[in-house]
Amino acid sequence: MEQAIKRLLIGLGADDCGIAGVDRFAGAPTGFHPTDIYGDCRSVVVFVKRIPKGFEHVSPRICYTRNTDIVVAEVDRISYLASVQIEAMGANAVPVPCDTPYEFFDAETLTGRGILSMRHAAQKAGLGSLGKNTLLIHRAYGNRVTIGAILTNLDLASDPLCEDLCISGCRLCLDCCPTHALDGQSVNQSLCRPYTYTTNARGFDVCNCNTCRMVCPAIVR
Ligand code: B12
Repeated sequence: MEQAIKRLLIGLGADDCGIAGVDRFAGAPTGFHPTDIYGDCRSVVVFVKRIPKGFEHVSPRICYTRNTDIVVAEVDRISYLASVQIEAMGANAVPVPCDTPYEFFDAETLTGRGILSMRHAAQKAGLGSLGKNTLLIHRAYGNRVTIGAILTNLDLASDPLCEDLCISGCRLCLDCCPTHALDGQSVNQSLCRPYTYTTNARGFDVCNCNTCRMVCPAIVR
């Protein structure tokens, strides 16, 4: 069953896929555990879709902004289609939005929180490890991946966890943040958000900064 589900995800366009049993989410904050979303959840199927390395060489404002939207929609589409297929195997499946919408937002500190943290889910599914910029470093594609997740009541075997891929002693992401929002453990969203998410003269929403992601050297392919 595990292999059938992974083949399904890869066939729909995912670049890698891993599985984490709910027991692995014991450290999740109250209200943000997979069973807080879907009470019968037994396993979390997590997958990634890579983004082009070319984004390292261009301003994030136009090409990256547009394609980030596309890959987010594509990951949600894959989750949706895979969930329908998993249900055809006789289980229940809940596709979780990979980015927005989410409920939790503290307007004072501009702190948002997804209903399930995708980067933690990917780490728990053995797809990579968390970097000092807090992002998932995928075992093949570094942090240039968008992460999706599906909750299911199937009792699936967990994949082995990945070793730490963040380069010891490296501080590139911490030192390059223009707003000093990173401390190696978390992101200060009140610093990151206003600088990163802006509107241009034409009124289009643009992503102004992806430096902590693009500077990360922990890339294999
Ligand atoms: C809110 C949000 C943001 C916020 C906060 C980012 C963050 N690092 O948490 C802001 C606006 C800053 C942001 C910016 C960006 N984001 Co963003 N964002 C999200 C979103 C929607 C929710 C993340 C969240 O809930 N954070 C708040 C909580 C969870 O983080 P925390 O307070 O540090 O959590 C602590 C505890 O609560 C606990 N915890 C929380 N959950 C769990 C679960 C378990 C199991 C455990 C053990 C512990 C635990 O551990 C933490 C340490 O104590 C996710 C999508 C998603 N649903 O995950 C994308 C997501 C994290 N973003 C993503 C991206 C790509 C970006 C940007 C690169 C976009 C850009 N500008 O180019 C930047 C990167 C900035 C950065 N260094 O994080 C990707 C990351 C992909 C990857 N490789 O990891 C995600 C996963 C979207 C996706 N589906 O791919 N984002």
